Amino acid sequence: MAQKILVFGGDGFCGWPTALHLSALGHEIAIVDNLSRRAIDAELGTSSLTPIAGSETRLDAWEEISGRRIAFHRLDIAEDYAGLRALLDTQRPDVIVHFAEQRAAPYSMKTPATKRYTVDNNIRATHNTLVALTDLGLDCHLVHLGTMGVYGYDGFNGEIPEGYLDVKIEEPDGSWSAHDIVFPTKPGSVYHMTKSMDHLMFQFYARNDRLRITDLHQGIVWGTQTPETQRDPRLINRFDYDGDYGTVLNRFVMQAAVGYPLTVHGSGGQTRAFINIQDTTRCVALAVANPPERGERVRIYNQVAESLRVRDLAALVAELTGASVAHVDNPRKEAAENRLQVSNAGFRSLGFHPILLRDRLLEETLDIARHYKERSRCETIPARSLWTPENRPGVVKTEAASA
Ligand code: NAD
Ligand code: USQ
Repeated sequence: MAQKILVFGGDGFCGWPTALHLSALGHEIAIVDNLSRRAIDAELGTSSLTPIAGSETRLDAWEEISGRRIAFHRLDIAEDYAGLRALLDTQRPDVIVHFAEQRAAPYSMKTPATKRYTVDNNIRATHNTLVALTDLGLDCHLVHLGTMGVYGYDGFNGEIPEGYLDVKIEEPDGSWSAHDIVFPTKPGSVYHMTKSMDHLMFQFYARNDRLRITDLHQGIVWGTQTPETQRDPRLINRFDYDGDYGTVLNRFVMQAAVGYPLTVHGSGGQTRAFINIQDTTRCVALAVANPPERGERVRIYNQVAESLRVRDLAALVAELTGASVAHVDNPRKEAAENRLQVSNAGFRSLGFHPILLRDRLLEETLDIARHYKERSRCETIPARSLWTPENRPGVVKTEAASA
């Protein structure tokens, strides 16, 4: 069934291809974005490896190619509550897909100003949305892009469930009572902390105001193009590779393309969950098509395809391209080695068949990186945002500082 969908953050890396995918499926789409991501690129002296068109140009191109118009509203949903409320009141969407947050962990750890900006922007963006929905009494399904990182990456050896944990608590009389509790969060950056706080706000508003909320705990996204963005060069998706916004696999692919040694942090024993950008768009469409009931607890899906270790990714990219691998000092405070098993039973039960790394899309991503390598600014590759002063290169780390 075609629905009216507002895509908050629809100018970004995940939001743009998702807006196109939902439009191609026949939904009525409007993007809401303040273009802060483009401004942060300018602030950092970097830009997408791929030449992304201006928002009007690409929306016109999509209309020309598909015959479907996507509206655009330039609005800061964190700063302008009145504007957000008025927009929701006039549009009365069936669904909001909420991508509109500052999403780079390194940027969130860079300076006191970026820490404060990340908290102010992300918490207010989410809370304003929840308040506006309750204020207007709108029965709109909120689909939020959260992150796997809320669970943390150490200290749990089982399979990470989808948001909730079944526990038994011993009562004073010695009997045991069963409970489902929200899986404890253990964020590893100020950015991940804001996602844990979002998580708590969702629990409150679903219980108190019976809002229908789906929170997608997504892994690290890799790749760049989707069937929709491939339809015209003006629709091309962004490709971040700089030390703050570039995520690990896309960084390795870009580094291989320009002949830069692959920047493995420390031993590269960090295991993380990954998903291809094409699957991001498909999973969001599945979440949109399968809303929770009013009064249901927050529905949480782990939006991941597979878990992979950083040094294995580097070895794979090196094998494919002949790139060299450099083990650099880790600027972050994270476990040097961890195991990670994640359930994605929710999306699989809805028919999700994930793209895996072995499915050859890595070569396609590499082709794109090679094609646009002349646009790269290699001086922006090193990751310079430090988690603590002890993470400075050359500082001898104590056990606690490196844990
Ligand atoms: P992005 O930075 O490319 O896109 C975010 C978009 O939101 C940008 O276009 C930005 O201008 C907009 N935005 C930010 N604050 C806003 C505000 N106050 N008002 C209006 N617009 C605002 O990020 P992305 O990679 O597309 O990530 C989107 C979402 O998915 C984020 O919430 C992120 O936490 C989540 N996520 C991303 C990844 C990943 O690997 N990229 C993985 C897991 C989860
Ligand atoms: N890493 C390297 N070398 C690099 C870059 C990163 O070894 O050049 C390592 C990091 O130390 C870390 C791992 O790779 O251990 C992942 O780093 P990343 O930058 O790819 O991912 P992360 O900071 O966790 O953040 C990204 C997105 C964020 C999203 C998150 C999903 O930027 O928006 O929420 O992935 S998750 O990691 O599952 O929480």
